[in-house]
Amino acid sequence: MSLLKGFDPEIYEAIRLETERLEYKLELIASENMVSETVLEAVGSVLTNKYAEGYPGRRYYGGCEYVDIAERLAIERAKELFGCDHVNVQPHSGSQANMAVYFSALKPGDTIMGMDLSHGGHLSHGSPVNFSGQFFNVVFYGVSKQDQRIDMDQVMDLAKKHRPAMIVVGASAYPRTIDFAPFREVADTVGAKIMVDIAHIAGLVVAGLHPNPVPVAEFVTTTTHKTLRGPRGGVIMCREEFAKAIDKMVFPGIQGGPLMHIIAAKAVSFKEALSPDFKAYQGQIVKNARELAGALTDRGYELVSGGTDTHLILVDLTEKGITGKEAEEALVKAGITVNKNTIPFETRSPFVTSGIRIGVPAVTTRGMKEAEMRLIADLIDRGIKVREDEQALSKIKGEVKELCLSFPFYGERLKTIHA
Ligand code: DSN
Repeated sequence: MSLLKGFDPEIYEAIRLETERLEYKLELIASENMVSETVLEAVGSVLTNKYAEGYPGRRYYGGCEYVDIAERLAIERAKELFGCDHVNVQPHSGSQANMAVYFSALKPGDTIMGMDLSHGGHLSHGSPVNFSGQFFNVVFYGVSKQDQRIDMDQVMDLAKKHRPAMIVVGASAYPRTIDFAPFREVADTVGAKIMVDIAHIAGLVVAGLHPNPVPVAEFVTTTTHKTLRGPRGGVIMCREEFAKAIDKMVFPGIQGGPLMHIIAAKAVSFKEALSPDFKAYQGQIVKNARELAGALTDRGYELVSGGTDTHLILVDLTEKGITGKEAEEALVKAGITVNKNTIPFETRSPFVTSGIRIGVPAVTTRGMKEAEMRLIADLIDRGIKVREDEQALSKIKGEVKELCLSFPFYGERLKTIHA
């Protein structure tokens, strides 16, 4: 860091402040995590220099013998983690992983079915403001009004009516286990392929705490930076019969040179994910999310679907008379980072929303357990109640910092930065 401090003090300061934010505040964004120093070392390595268009052993550039080692390890480890036939570890992001699947398996104008964004789906599952909604004819399914869980009757009815070429399964704000087998049944009834996007739940899948879609889906995509706790990036898994088409679509279809430093870091995080510690970590995530959900319910908060099976909780603030935007802003002032989120059958705009999404992967990484979840529920509740009182919010921020100081994570890094 000292080189950066001398050469570019402005960027140095942004990194220092962000490191402090992570260390002294409660990071409760469900799609974020805090990676290990080993992953960071790979991200910051000289592998960033290398152009390696192509695949291991078949590159368009010389000098790829060492980056090949990294990519082969990432592929082997991902196969071991997920039990899939074929893996492509080059997608720069989850959206690009999804794009490669769509473009390899569909033609523009084909019909796809995806989960409605406001019911928990993702932009790249067919939203009209995303490429997926512009290239394809999209039919949305969602959750039922009664239990706010995926409405499989609706999925079957819509599939029979619209005969999609692909059914996209997976979500960004759905707190419940997804049973993939019924989706297979629907897909087989109408002759559709299935793509499951496990970006949020990949860590739980690896640990056996959520069903693995690999046996039932033609394609499975994920990001590597959420519960999986790796560097930012994407991965595609598919059956052998689709391997060539996927690889050709990732490169040269939609990407150029792969980010070899990130691929090396993916390999490092996959090695971490293969360890027994990682299973224990995922188990604690589930326990923590349940504890936090229970503690919020005890304080009168309504949770979408009534609780959680996963790493995330979606709070419906309608009855509390506060919008998601107001809650997010108040909590940020209290040192608690969550995001405003639409809820099923939302009546407000995505910039305002009626809910907040809360995730525990990052606080679990730093060692927090059930007792801390009860404290966090209390801090959130108090923050929301005193939302107009800057002084009270600042007092909570102090308590948050105290709590965080008991669970240091990037402490050594901060010392180096200050040096
Ligand atoms: N934007 C991510 C999330 O927050 O869930 C998904 O890509």
